[in-house]
Amino acid sequence: MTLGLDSVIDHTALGLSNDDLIDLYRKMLLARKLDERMWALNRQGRVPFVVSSSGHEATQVGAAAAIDPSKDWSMPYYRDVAYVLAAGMSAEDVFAGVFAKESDPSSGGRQMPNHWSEPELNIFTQGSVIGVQYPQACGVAYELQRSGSDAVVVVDGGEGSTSEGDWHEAMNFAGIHKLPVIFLIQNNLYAISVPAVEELAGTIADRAIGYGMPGVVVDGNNVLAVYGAMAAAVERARAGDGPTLIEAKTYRYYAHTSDDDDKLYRSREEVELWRRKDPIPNFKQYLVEQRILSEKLEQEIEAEIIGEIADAVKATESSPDPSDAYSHVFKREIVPTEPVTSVEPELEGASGNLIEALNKSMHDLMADHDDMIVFGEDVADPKGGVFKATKGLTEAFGEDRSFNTPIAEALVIGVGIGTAATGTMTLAEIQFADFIQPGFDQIVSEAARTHYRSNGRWSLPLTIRTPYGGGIHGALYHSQSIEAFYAHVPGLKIVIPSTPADAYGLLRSALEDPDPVMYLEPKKLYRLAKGPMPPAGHSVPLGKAALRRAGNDLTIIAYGTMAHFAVEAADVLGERGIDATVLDLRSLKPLDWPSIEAAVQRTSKVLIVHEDNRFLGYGAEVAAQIAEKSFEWLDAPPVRYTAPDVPSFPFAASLENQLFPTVDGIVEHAEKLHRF
Ligand SMILES: Cc1ncc(C[n+]2csc(CCOP(=O)(O)OP(=O)(O)O)c2C)c(N)n1
Repeated sequence: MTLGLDSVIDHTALGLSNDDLIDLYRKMLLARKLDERMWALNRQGRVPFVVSSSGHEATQVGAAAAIDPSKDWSMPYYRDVAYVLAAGMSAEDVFAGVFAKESDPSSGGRQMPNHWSEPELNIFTQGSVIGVQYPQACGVAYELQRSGSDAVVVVDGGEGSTSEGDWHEAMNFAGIHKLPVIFLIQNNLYAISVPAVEELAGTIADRAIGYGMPGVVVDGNNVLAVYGAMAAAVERARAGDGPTLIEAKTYRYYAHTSDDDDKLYRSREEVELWRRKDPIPNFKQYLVEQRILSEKLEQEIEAEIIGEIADAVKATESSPDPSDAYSHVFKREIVPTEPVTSVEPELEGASGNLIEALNKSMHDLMADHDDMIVFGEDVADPKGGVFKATKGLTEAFGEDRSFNTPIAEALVIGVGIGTAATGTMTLAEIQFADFIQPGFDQIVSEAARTHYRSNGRWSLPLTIRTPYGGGIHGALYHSQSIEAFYAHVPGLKIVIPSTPADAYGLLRSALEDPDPVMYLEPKKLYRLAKGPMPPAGHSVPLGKAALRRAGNDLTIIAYGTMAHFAVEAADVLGERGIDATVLDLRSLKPLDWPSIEAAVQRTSKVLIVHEDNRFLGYGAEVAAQIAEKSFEWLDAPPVRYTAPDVPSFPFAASLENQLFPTVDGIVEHAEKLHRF
């Protein structure tokens, strides 16, 4: 379907009053004049970097005019100056970002200009990564739909973003669930310098058919055409009929950003041609012809806008610079202070294994928290997860609270970001840690930074569960350890349980924490680790290691499967007259430094064990901290015993056995360390 291309749209048929039309005109003009001022400030050397929306005003203002920002959500992108102005942000808000000031509502000067965020207007924070907003929009839309609201989500981007996998994954998911989301693609024919012919096969709008939704092409330089298409899509979404893809054909008049030189890839004739289709003079002409806009009113509007912009520049340019670069890494910063000094007594209770404890933890959590949701590949009943961790949740809590996703890991995490952004306690499962990497971007660039980049205004109660690790003949793609990749990232918390009680209790703490937590499950222990099942509500604090054995000769620091091996090794060492402490970290981030320090001070020798490979593994950080902070307590250098630097564990037992750390190996390394 094509709407408005080179045709005149009758505004009365759209239900727009004369005042509405003047408002559209005013917003378009405000965006244009603001853009011109931004660009001039850049050329004067007063601001380092700007991105403009000039040329896109009809698309953006027409789109924003069709939603109700008091309930609808927007997931805009960097070119959306006119969109956010039309959705309720002020010129001052925009300039506060351009000047990177404390008062910048989007990020308090932490992000480049145009990285919008305003919780009051349901504008979710965005970073710079192209395309990641689409799965997140699906998460928000999922929650709006589940809550019975008739609110919708508008998510948009340039045509370049439709080449990203995230876009396709999101379109698919939106189609499956008939989500109330509108995908607005602003097709300006270039992704920086790459012309449409080199980036797009076929037509963007036509792709919608394959994802079970209508695709509409609209003249993006005609504000009434865009408004009409958007209003229809919004109505459809509110009625529960699902998503729509709108491709708005438009053009940007300035270079990609103030750092770009578009003369290299676009002819001046081409730009001139599109200037003749400028959405603002064309709309003005329509309003004049319809006798809606008089010359006097036009002058009044322009003067008002010029004044508004001048005031905004004046108010922001000299306003305070941001001063605190450290705050808001986490919503709840956890700084362990008390060392663990004794071995915890075992809980009373019937014995169970780790996977049963996990399952019970999820059942109890979902019973306690009405809003909690769980999803991932094969998560729903009847299968209840490939390891049965989520068994029974769909039956007990309904298919909207425990559901399957397509095989699309970026989507799984992105949806989780969106559901968590609405405040929903969210548990996303990645079937195997080996397959989490497509979601790396969503975890590292998005989830981990959401709180920081929004200056503390958005937070994500999101936990990501995933089975990891080897020793189970899982070969190269079902055995990997991933903790070191993610432990490196500020903004993430990481836990690894090794007992049923900890599996239960750490999961509760992870879910009840307001920040993103990665919950890594040593799958070798699923059925191997047995112990008392904890009572309902049992929780284990984040940032607290467990002392599994207290000895005076040396300390073995481990986690996951290796924590069990370390206890077994310590028993052997005990028989040989070496009295070892075993510290099970449980929480890799935050790290329980006080407990490590106390153990180092008691034993003066430390062996760190993990099944991940060695180079820049988690043990490197622990060893470095011990060397830096406790050097004077040491009688020997901290030693690591790990898998070697080989790409994970091969399938053949004879090969895996060569690489996977063993109890004997721990004993051997400990004895050598003891002799030092
Ligand atoms: C994942 C990713 N790859 C590359 C970039 C660098 N980059 C920033 S904008 C851009 C072009 C985007 O073009 P399009 O989506 O068509 O939007 P437009 O700028 O034309 O509005 C690129 C490649 C990025 N930010 N993110």
